[in-house]
Amino acid sequence: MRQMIKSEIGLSLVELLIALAITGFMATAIMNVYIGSSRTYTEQLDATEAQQNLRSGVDAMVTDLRMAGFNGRGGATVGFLSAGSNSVQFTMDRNEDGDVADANETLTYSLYTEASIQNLGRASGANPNNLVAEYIDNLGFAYAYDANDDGVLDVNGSSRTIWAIIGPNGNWFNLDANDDGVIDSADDTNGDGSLNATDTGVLADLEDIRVVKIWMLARTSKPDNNFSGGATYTVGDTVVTTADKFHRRILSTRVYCRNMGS
Ligand SMILES: [Ca+2]
Ligand SMILES: [Ca+2]
Ligand SMILES: [Ca+2]
Ligand SMILES: [Ca+2]
Repeated sequence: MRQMIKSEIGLSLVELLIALAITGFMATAIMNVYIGSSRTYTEQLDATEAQQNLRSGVDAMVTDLRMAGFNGRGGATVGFLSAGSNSVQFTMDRNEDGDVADANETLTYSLYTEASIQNLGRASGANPNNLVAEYIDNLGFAYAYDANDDGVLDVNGSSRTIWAIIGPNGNWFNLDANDDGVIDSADDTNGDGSLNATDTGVLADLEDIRVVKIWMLARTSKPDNNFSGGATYTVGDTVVTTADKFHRRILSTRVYCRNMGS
């Protein structure tokens, strides 16, 4: 009886080896899960970095663009000096003295490259390209306007608000080329990477701008070698096709310039 119990609870060498093998197998499996989850965590950190760059850059533009055309003494102030598809320049009477000649009263937002990194810059007076956000791939703008001065944003024949850029002849060109209410890669009707914006026949007057639409595309600072990559984004009038291993985030918003047209 005593001998039988001993043989039941004791481990033979074979049993011990099997137990060790199972333990090793399980440890490897657990380690793989851990490596996998830490990789996901790193990806999320990278994506969060891109998201934060994007958010801070767009927030800065929104805050400033809201003030475009502001005059502390009432009446008309300049407003927009240029309305590009990749950059914008505008004024505001920040210190409410009736002119736009003071610090930070003329601002330009555009992308610039420094040390091989493309950034969003905010230029004012003698300060060109103050860094606002890093690792920005693309920046796009479109404008909604009230050219017929009826207090309502101008629409096209389908009663849709026109989001336009200024074309080569100085007219407003509608980015929604296929008139489906969405601005996306389908509006690049000839597939050359640039939206085939259509001429509205309306001469672009910077005073008529009422709303600015902003698109911005940011990427992570480091590539992720486990990322298969590749995506298409529409940023303003440009279709961006990526094929590298950077994670990206895009953000789009509208800014109502409440001092314009008042
Ligand atoms: Ca001023
Ligand atoms: Ca109108
Ligand atoms: Ca469209
Ligand atoms: Ca095109």
